[in-house]
Formats: sequence, structure tokens, C-alpha cells
Amino acid sequence: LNDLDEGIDFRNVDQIKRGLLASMVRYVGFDPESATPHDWFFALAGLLRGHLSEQGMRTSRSQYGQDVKRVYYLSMEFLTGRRLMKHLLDLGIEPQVRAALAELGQNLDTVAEQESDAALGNGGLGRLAACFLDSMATHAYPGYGYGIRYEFGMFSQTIENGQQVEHPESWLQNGSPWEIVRHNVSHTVRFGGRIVCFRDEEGRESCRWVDTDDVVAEAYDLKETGYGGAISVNLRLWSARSTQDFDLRYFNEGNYIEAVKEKTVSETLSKVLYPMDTTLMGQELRLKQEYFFVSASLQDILARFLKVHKNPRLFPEKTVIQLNDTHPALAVPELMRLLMDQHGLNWEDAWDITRNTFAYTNHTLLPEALETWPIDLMEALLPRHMEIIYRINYFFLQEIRRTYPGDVEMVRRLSLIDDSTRRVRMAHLAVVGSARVNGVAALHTELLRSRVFPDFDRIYPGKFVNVTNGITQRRWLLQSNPPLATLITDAIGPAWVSDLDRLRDLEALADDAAFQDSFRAIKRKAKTRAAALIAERCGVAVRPETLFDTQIKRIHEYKRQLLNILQVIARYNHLRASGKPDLLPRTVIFGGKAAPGYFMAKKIIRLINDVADAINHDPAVRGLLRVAFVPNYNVSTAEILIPGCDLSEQISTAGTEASGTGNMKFALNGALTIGTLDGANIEIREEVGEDNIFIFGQTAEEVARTKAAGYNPWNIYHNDPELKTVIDMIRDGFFCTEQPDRYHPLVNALLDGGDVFLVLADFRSYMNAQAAVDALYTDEKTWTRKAILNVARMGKFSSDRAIHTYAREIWGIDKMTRDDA
Ligand code: DL6
Repeated sequence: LNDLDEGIDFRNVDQIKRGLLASMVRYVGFDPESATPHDWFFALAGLLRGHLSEQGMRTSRSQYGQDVKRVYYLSMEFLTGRRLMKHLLDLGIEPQVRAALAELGQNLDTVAEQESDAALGNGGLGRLAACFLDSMATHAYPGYGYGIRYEFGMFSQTIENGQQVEHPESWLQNGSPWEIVRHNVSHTVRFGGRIVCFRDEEGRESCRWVDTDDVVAEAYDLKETGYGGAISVNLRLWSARSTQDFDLRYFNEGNYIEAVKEKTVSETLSKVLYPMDTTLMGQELRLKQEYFFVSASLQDILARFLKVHKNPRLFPEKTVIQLNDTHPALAVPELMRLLMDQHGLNWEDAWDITRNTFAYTNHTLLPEALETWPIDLMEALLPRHMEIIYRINYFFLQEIRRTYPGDVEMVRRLSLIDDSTRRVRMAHLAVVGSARVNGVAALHTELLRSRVFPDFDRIYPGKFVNVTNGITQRRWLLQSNPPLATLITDAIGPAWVSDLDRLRDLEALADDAAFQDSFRAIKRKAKTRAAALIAERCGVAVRPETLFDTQIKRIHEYKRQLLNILQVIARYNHLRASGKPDLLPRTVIFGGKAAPGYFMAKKIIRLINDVADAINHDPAVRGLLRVAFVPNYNVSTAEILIPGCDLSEQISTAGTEASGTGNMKFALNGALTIGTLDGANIEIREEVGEDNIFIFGQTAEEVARTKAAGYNPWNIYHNDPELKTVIDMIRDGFFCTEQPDRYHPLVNALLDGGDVFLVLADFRSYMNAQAAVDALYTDEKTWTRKAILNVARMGKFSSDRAIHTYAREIWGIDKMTRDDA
């Protein structure tokens, strides 16, 4: 490996240039004289890939050499976004590569734009997984990610006539230059069939799973670099391949289509990411996807372990497997199956190993998002696993009956099987099969313990722990906001890049006039960039000197984009009525995708677009209020909109958002938050101080009390004339004269439907908080001071802190020593 490294010195611009030319000719196969920026992207990525591969081998060798305990992060989603700039920053070679490309007549930024977003995730959960890989690599933790190589990731969104339209998007359309295909690493994954059990002479039972339909999982590796480039983390994504290309029976009969049908059916397994972030229940393909990636990953992990350690009983000493939500929960019965049926262990030993290997992160409090699967479906697809689950349940409930004799209700509540619906409760399986369970923010963990899993918390004291989410400052500041990153580094040095707590040193500069001026100038430039994106994507001209008020995230009723748009309409009415600009000019920016089958979320998108259309065309509010819905929100869009934001909207109903991570990204980039006491907002307030955040609305406890007391939204509607006017306008078709009843479902949900997410209950206090925002924004110095303090106090919200906590308190793993790494 050392000899190989002499191939190209990435500190040397000439060598990079030669390497790029060679890569263009040999790897891309184009003439450099006529190559496009797209070709140059592939040439550069191909060049780097070789380097990343070498680095990956070094990491792997040292992991074997040190015989480290590894953490495997199993996640159905990894929302990594583009990779090129990240790799260049991590390796510290961006200036040299930029110079080399310039000598070849190319611009690095244009070249980087050619990369498609790898959107292999829905939102927060998948992006968190990507941030965690970055932190593991940066801090030399022996980590490894496993997921699915979806051919089609998250759909791309256009807005047509104000409505969301979904389009399939293949990030692989032009091939992905970063992947390393492992044709020699594949595992057979089985479905269906039946179980045959028999006893040997000593009475030991063993079972075989026969007559199965098989699919092959083929490995594709991506190298996740860490800052400083010392080690990398491998992300292994599985692609489904048929066990046979043609069914010869049909082929020989001349029926070509039938002959390849089986192949096509098998390969649909890794075709497409389900674009739902909450309800996924019941779809057979989804269950198959979950098992497909779990089985391939566990076979892979066991094979790696057994290459070095002959004794499977040592497995938990060297392996910890983190389940990213319940989507990979089938890993629990799968490990049992592999240990018993393939490695000959008895039940007790296999169970001992299993429950000491797994840890489970819960990411949601919404009841509809807690996965359950029909027993019938499970029995048909995974008969052996269903048997194992029954048996786990049998022993588990036996224990409960012993501890709580006669408590039938307790047994019913805790069972892994919901008898009334005949479904398997995946969260219960994950809790019983894991050594630790964690929530993702302090409030979320508290509510998990008290509301979702109170019985489990009682029987397993200490099993539930909190690890508040975090974000990587490398992508969300260093890479996406270079001017602010440079200002900070010039002021306090570069240590914050791998130790975010160091930002505290900025506090001393919060009132410094020169620093404030630079900070404001940077914000203004970032807003100009965001404005250009808005003009290009929405055809709406917005002015960077107005307050940029941004809510970008998945569209969901609990996230309350509806509350925001009610506030916008109230502001609009106020401006029209007063006829004078007593409110500061604002630009309200929305972005986000709705699950394709989520009727209400799609209505909300349409309402935002209709309201935007009315406001943006009304001369009465010109220069005072603009609304933009930015289509196709994704990681790359976030990288532009977040730095260019003044006010970050984090306004979910208290007790519904598990954590949020957008809230952290905005504050790190110097936006002030307007938010409820929900998820990680609570901890953000603790860190930044209550004077430096706009908090409004009911707390989680108050929400529960309000509902228990028999909440009636009509009372609020009748007692708040401003709110009533707004709702009446929506109901009467003010924003959709051609179809006046268009928003009746939304209005009905608010009034007759009981307003489940307390939009009306929080409206007045939200309006008051917005008024406080207007008042403060006129005071440029005070606003800037608070924005700087927000940045300075974001240390806690680094994913580095989260990963150190997981490593210490859940995984029991150590960093690799740098020399060896
Ligand atoms: O933990 C990451 C992220 C949280 O920040 C969000 O608050 C939460 O909504 C999200 N959850 C999901 C839904 N997952 N499931 N099931 O994406 O997780």
C-alpha cells in the first residue's frame, strides 16, 4: 500500500492535473479536449476513488490488526447527499484540486454541481445516519454502515398548478463513480418455503428452512471519509440480484418474457425507497426489503467475525449492532436463526449472544409510525423467523408472569404479538432483543419511557437512555457556509471543526462591532445566494434585505406548516388593512416533500402555493411580504437555504417531534429560532439562553392537559377575530376562487376534526412571538449579537458529541489509535 501511495501526491497541483488527464482518458474514456464538466466530475471522482480505496484498505487492515470491537449501523436510509466537496475538504486538498482544474480550464464549483444527490432516505432519520458516519470516521471509531442500494431514491418534486407532482429519480442514471462493486461479496437471502425440524440421537433439535425463493444480495461499498482523512468508514449497500438470469424452462420454450420475469421480480427488492417517513404498514415489498438487507448484513458481519474468531460466543465482545429505528428489527430473529441453524448453538447461548449484541434507537412518538406486521404475512414470508419470535415471546412472557403473577393486562400490553390485530410489534421485539434503547432528545426519551414504553421501563430499569441527536459541523458549516467558517476560524482558530464546543470562544466577540459587521455581510451574501435559488426554482423575486423566515422539512400535519401559513395570511391581512408598512418586510420560505399518498400534506402544499400566488401578485403588499415554496427540497438545497436564513421555524406541536436536526443546522449558521418546547428545541433553549430564542405555545404536558380537558377549537375560533378571518378566507375560497371548496378538508380538520395538532390553540402565542421577532429585527446590533451567541453555543449539537456518547455508554467501543489508523 505504501508503494501505491507514491502514485499521486494530492498536495501537488501538477500531479493532480496529470492524474485527472489520465483518469479522463483511461476511466471516463473521453478526449480531454472536448470533455464536459460532467466528464470532469467523473474523472475527478474516479481519481479520488482510488485514493479512498487505499485509505479504506489501511483502515481495514488496522482494524483486523488491533482486533477492535466494531459498531455496525443498520439503517434502511442513508441520506448522504453529494460527496465530492466533502471528500476534498476531509482530505484537505480542495485548493490544489481547484487549481489543477483551473489549469485545465474547468471550475471546481461547476464540476461539483454535476453530481446527483444520493437521496437514499426520507429525511431526519437518514440524514442523521449520514452525519453519524462522518463523526465515526473523523474520530477514528471502528464503524461500518449497512443499508440498501436503492436504484431510485427519494422522488424528485415539481410543483404544477400549485400541486406536488412526483417523478422517479435515479441517482445511478449515469453511474456512481464512488461505488466499489464487490462481485465477490454476495449472500443468498431466502423467503417463503417451510421448516423441517428433526432431533439427533441425543435429542437435540435442529431445523432447516427448505423450498425457499432465493435472492442474491450483492455488495456495493462507499467510503465515508472523516475530517483529516486518517481513516474511513465503509458504507456497504446491498443490491438485489436474481439467483438466476433466465428460467431455462421458459427460455427453451421460446417464451423470453416469462424467462426473465423471475429475475425482474427479485430485483425489484432494491429498486425504490419507500417515500413515507411515518406510515409504512402492511406492504409486503417493504417487509421483504427490511429482511433482505438485514439478512445480508448479518451474514456478512458473522462471516467477518468468524474469519478471526472461531468461537461465536465471543461475538458481543467484538460486535455491537445499532438498529436505526425498528426497520432492521428482524435482525434479532435473524441472528438467532444464523447462530442456531447454521452454527449449531443452542437456544440459551444464541439468546445470550443476541440480546447482548443489539441496541435500538427510537425516532418517533407518533403511534402510526410504530411498525407492526401481520402474522399471516410474516408466516408466509419468514416462517422460521415467526417461530423464533413466538419462542422469544414465550420465554419473555413467562418471565413477566413470574414477576407479576396474575397481571393479565401487563402480559397483554408487553407481548410481542398483538392478539387483537394478529400483528407482530416490531418495537417490542427490538426492545426485548436489545441491551439498550435510546431516544434522540431529552424530552423524547422521557416521553418514550413514560408514555410509549412505561411497562418496559419498569421491567428493564436502566435500559432506556437518551442520546440527543447531533449534526456534523463539517458538512453543515465548513462545507455549506465557507465564508462563515472562515470568519470563525480567523477569529478563534480551526479547532472547532473537530471539537464544536470550541465555538464558545466566539461569545467574547458577540458585541464586537467589526465582527458583527463581517457576520452581517456574510449573512447578506448567503441570502443573496438563497434568493438566486428561489428566483431560479420558483420564479419569485425576493430581496435579501428582507427578513428571511424559513420552514424547510417534510410536510406533515404535526410539523404545522399550516400554523405558519395561517400566520402569513394574518400578516397579509394586517398589511393590506393598515395600508402602511408598520411590519418589517419579510420573505417566507417553505420547502419539503409530502408522502405521495398523504392527502392532507399535499393539500397543505397546495394551500401554501395558492397563498403565495395571491400575495406575490398583490401590489398592496409589494416589497412587504413575499412567499416562496421551493420545489424539490433535498440536501443540496438545504446547503444553500440554511446559511441564508434569519428565522428558523421549528413549530411542531409539543410532544410530537422526536428531536429535529434542522433546528440545529439553522442555529449553527446564525439563524434565530422561533419554536415550541418540543424535541431538541428544549435543549437548544437551554444552551443558547431563553433571551436568544423565540419560544411559544403549549408544552407537552399542557398539550396533554388541554386534550384531556376536552379541547374545543371552535371556542378559539369564535374568540379570536383575526384568526377567524384567516380561517374564513381559506374556507370561502379566497385563495382559490376557481374551486372555492378546495381547502374544506383542512378547515374541517381544524374545526370539526378536533384540531389534533393544536394549531388553533397555539395560534395567538405564535403571533405574539412573531411580533417579538419583528420588533427585534429592527435592532440590527441586538439581533446580530443573539445570532452570534446562537452559533457560539451550538457545541452540544455536534454529531461528534452524540457519537462519543454512543461509543462510551451504549457501544463500549474505543477509538482506533491514529498511528495504526
Ligand atoms: O432522529 C432523527 C429524526 C428526528 O430528528 C426527527 O425528529 C424524527 O421525526 C425523525 N424520525 C423519522 C421517522 N422515523 N421513523 N420511524 O424520520 O428522526
